[in-house]
Amino acid sequence: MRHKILELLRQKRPSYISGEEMANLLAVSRTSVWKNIQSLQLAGYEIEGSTRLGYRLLNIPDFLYPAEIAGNFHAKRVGSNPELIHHYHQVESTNTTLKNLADKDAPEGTIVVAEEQTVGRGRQGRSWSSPFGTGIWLSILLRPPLSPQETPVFTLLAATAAVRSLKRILPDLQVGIKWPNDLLINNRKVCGILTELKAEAEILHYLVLGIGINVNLREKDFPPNLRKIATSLYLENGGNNVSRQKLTSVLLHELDNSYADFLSCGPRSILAEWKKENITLGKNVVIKNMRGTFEGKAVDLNEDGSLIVEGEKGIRKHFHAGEVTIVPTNGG
Ligand code: BTX
Repeated sequence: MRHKILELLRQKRPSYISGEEMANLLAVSRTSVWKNIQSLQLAGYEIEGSTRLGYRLLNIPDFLYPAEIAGNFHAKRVGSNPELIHHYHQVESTNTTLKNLADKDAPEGTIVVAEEQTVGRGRQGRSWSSPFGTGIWLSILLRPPLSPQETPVFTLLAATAAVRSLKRILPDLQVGIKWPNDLLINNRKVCGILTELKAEAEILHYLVLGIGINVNLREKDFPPNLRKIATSLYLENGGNNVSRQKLTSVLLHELDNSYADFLSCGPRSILAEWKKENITLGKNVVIKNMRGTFEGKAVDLNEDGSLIVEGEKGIRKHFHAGEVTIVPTNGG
């Protein structure tokens, strides 16, 4: 009901709509309309009430509320149904909250988004700084009919969808993907992706795609140790804010498109797009994983999403996980 009342107010904006008209249109009592208006006001919607004219919507809060980010698009699986989007002001980690929902049989396309994460996670126990109201901290539940071995490509799917979204909002942005999951601008991280899954042997129960985008963070919003290695869209956009609501909606749309394409045609276009948008291939890299450190040239991306690195004497190794550092060439 709250959602429907909000839609009526939005349609009438900037004019008024009377409580009686809304009650008639929605076949509810005027008291019910009034209670829902109050609850919208409590959520931060600025709604002016006049005894003579009714209500009008003056301002929408800058929160990633489902009603603001669910797409005005015909999504197939991700992002069209506001009822599948769970918004929180604060969580430990959107991935953790979503995994709890997934364990209770939440359907594919369920989304958790938060204004702030207190224990935001990166890979291998690293932390992800996620201050209040500044970024997009979001997780999406997918249940693809795949084996667990086929899932690494989902990190690439999320990375390419995120690049497309950033470029739709800021077409001149020079953003590139560092294998496998970092989006960098001017060599600083603006977005990270954490894919987690629940599986047994050959059976994939679910996959959680966690995406963090630094949108309107000022330098002071980053912990001091990140100020030289991280950036935000605000900082890269000449000190202008970017609409988190619009970017989230575009991101959900792009993820939905990529996922639909993957299910019908396989990973080919994701791999091709990743190769086009990446800044790792062709570079000398140092790659660190649980087995140690390896140096060489990143020569290709394998079909399963692994990185092929050529070391001394032309020995090629495939890496499925690891932390890549790009070695600067003499030219910079
Ligand atoms: P990662 O392991 O590749 O990167 C983590 C590293 O990135 C940290 O050790 C730190 O150096 C740096 N870092 C931490 N916070 C930031 C930041 N805000 N901006 C830039 N650099 C940072 C990357 O892991 C995966 C991050 C996924 C985050 C999303 S947010 C929604 C979801 N929920 C959750 O807990 N994690 C994911």
